Amino acid sequence: MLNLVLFGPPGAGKGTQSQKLIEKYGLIHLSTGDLLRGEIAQGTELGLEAKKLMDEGVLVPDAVVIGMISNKLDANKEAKGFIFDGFPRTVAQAEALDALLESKDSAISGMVALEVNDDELEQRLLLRGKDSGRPDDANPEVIRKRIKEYNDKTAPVAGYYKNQDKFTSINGIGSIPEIFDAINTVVTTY
Ligand code: B4P
Repeated sequence: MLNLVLFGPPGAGKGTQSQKLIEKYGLIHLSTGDLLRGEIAQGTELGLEAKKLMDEGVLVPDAVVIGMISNKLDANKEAKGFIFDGFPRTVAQAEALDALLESKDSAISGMVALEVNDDELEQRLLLRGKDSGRPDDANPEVIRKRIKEYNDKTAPVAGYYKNQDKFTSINGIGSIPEIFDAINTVVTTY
């Protein structure tokens, strides 16, 4: 089973590359950002709670996203594998993911981190914000808050996978096909 964690700051290209990877490998794409936006679109209680936090650029509580991922793993028991996009975003989420996969006799194959500098991230997100309708992409202050949340709470997740010898970092600046090739080079070693 191929279980890939695609990692990186907001705007690094995780969602973009995930779309290409699911086509190539037939994996299930689990994006906690997309799942949360789905809850918001449906107007659920969870969505209402998440929207407030996401619009401010802060992380939603661990228990909420862990619960969503657990449900999706249960609903896809026959999957060939998963791409985790935007999850885990805290060390507590990484520990919970390991426990969930272990209970299914599975494990993370590896993490690929996309490295992109803050100026490029801000430019990409502001550009997407022009037509994405995502409130968290439209405002430079919120984008900076998201990058700060990443540095404070999410960056330590890389160390968690380094300790397990499952971490590879690649340059996230370049054309989308170039970055896709670099990810594939890593994935073929799993
Ligand atoms: P996400 O939806 O995960 O949003 P994201 O970090 O901005 O990444 P995304 O995948 O969308 O963007 P991409 O880099 O592909 O999270 C949103 C919010 O949800 C979080 O702030 C948080 O509040 C909440 N949340 C989600 N998961 C959570 C969790 N696990 N725990 C707690 N809270 C959670 O692309 C960005 C732009 O760059 C695109 O416009 C793309 O076209 C462009 N781009 C991509 N590759 C490029 C390249 N090579 N060159 C130039 N542009 C490129």
